Amino acid sequence: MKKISILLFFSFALQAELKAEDGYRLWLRYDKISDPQKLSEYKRLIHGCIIEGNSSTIQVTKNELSIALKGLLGYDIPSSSLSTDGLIIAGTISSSPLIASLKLEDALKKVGDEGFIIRSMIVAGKKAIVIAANKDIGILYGTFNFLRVIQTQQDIKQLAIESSPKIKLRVLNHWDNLDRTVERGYAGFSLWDWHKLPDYIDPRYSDYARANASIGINGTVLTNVNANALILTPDYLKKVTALADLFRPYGIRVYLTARFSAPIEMGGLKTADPLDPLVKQWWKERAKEIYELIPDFGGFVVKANSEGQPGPQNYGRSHADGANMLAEAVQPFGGVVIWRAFVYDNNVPDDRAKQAFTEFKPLDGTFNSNVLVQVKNGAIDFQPREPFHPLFGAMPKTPLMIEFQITQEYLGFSTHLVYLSTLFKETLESDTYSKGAGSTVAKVIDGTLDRHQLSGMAGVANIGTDRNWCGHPFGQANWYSFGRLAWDHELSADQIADEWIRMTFSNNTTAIQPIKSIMLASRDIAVSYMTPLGLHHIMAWDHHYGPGPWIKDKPRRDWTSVYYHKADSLGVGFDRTSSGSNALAQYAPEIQNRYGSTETCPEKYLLWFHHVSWKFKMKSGKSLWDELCYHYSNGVDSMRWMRNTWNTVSSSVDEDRFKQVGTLLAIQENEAIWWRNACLLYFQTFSHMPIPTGLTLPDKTLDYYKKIEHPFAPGIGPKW
Ligand code: GCW
Repeated sequence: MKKISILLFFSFALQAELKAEDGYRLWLRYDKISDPQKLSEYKRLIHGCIIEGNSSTIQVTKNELSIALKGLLGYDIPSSSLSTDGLIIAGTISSSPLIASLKLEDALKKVGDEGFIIRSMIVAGKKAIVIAANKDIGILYGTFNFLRVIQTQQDIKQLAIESSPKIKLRVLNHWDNLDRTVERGYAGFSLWDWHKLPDYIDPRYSDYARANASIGINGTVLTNVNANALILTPDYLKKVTALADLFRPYGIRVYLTARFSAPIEMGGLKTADPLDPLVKQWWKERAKEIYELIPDFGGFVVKANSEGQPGPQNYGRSHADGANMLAEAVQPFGGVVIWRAFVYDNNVPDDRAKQAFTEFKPLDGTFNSNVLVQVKNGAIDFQPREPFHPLFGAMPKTPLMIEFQITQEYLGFSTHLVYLSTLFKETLESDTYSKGAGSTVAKVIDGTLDRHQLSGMAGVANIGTDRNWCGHPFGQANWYSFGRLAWDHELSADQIADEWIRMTFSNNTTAIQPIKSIMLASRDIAVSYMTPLGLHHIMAWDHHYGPGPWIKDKPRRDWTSVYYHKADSLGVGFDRTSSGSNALAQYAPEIQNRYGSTETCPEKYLLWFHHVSWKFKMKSGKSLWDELCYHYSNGVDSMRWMRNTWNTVSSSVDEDRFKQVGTLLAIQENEAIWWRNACLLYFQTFSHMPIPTGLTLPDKTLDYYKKIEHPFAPGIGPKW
């Protein structure tokens, strides 16, 4: 009796576990289509599949298709011959005689190596859905796209899709240390289990690869840009090789960060001077060694002469000297060097926002052809809102790769729901005016504006060992958005949210509409309760969790908050016009004219570019002080709206995630209150003005907020 009840208990526990929505499956859930009409339509139109070819990429494609269709439709889809209607036929011209017979050459010419076409066609008298590509990887991408069509329950009767990526290198940057801590990581530890590699292959690695391939990500930088030379030793390279072998079928290339001083630390050389013949030789040998193990190794990513990292400037050489030396080493093997422009050196400049431009603009035209310069979306550091980085449009002779931060270092870690597509789009759509109106950041980085073959988009990953990968269930949407926008930056934030919600939560409009409205509003809400009207970098010291506008007296002025907001009795904001640091002069004249005056500067950037009197009259007619109070308060009120809106989806989404998100939103609301109170009390010590009547007054003292500490906030830990 006892035995039976124990058994029953276990089988229930197992069932419950099977049903639990723990977020592991991301947007690849493949649950059975819930709409009976759609289900029967799909069943009518899909009877089998023919996928010709036998590469490892074709193999993973077949697996994905069969797992997915079995889940979505509820039965095994047979591998068929051409005797019936309703076949999915996939392949390349060279691997599939059937595809070769369909005269798709002209269409395929347009989609390049990674693109694909999906078409409803008659093949040998039978109705079929054809997925064709030039290379096997296109078949995998096309298959994921086809599955997305079904997952989002679109019509499949007349399919006519042609798709190819607008950007060549679509790369995640993991700031993962070899001890498995993750710098600015809020989802547990690093996925890479270096200790057990290369022999133990965690099943998560292939799920990671599937997820990335499903959104077109084709590269992963495994290691932190604050790099450890150890990764270049033979033992570690074997571990890297195991990952590279596993990722290869999914079209994902592996990149490593190169510590500039590695020739000294590892090679026993006396110098890492990029012009020294022994140093050059040392890197050439390393490159050769790596490519022997990993023939499709992507290349090196380098953070040099920034935040204490070694670099060419230690030897009186330029960033271009450093980048070109490494570029020569990987060039024979088809590799690239991605050199970061996030630099600031030991001499604190008059305005940190200017430094990257000052150092890099003069180097335009001096980089080797296999170098990309990777530029953060804004000139300071992944703030909730920043104007686009002035380097975009300013280095036409160099392929610039954009770097976004998917992990929410400055946006509430994995506790706050902030959908980042809107932030990404805001930067991508910004007009640099570098070649007249319409010279958007997107056109700079996709290479079309200045005719570059190389192009890239990097996203600092928010992925870790948490069961749901990203910590916050909605963090997954930011990983998803990054990949989708790197593939096609013209997609809208709305469309991406729509797809993601359908695949991750539900196709039911009672879920989609409210969730989408939350997502689309969420970033502006976070800006309101954190850094409205152009305020920036006023987060708590070092870990950056929560408010810290009072931070001062640190080793560098530009590591303090007071440096960035410059509040005084007269007003608040950083004067970056000609009367101040003149960082504005780094932008095109059109931007300078518009942003240069307090009258025409968009209010969202007002305090970024101007030091403004507390009594300055805003467009609303309110004083700057009052406006600031309203922004902070609206941020908090919007959190209430967000929570109420989330509550409306209780019956449309699964209970597990409903509760989890609900709890996180409650924390977020409390923290929005924390932000509002702390910032208003602090800035009030300068404005000496009252919080407008009708707004909630802080219920604690400024001192109370100043004393809040989070000594164990995640994401800092040992750096290497
Ligand atoms: O945003 C800052 C982070 C550092 C990071 C640095 C960088 C990897 O606070 O943790 O270091 O940027 O981008 O190099």
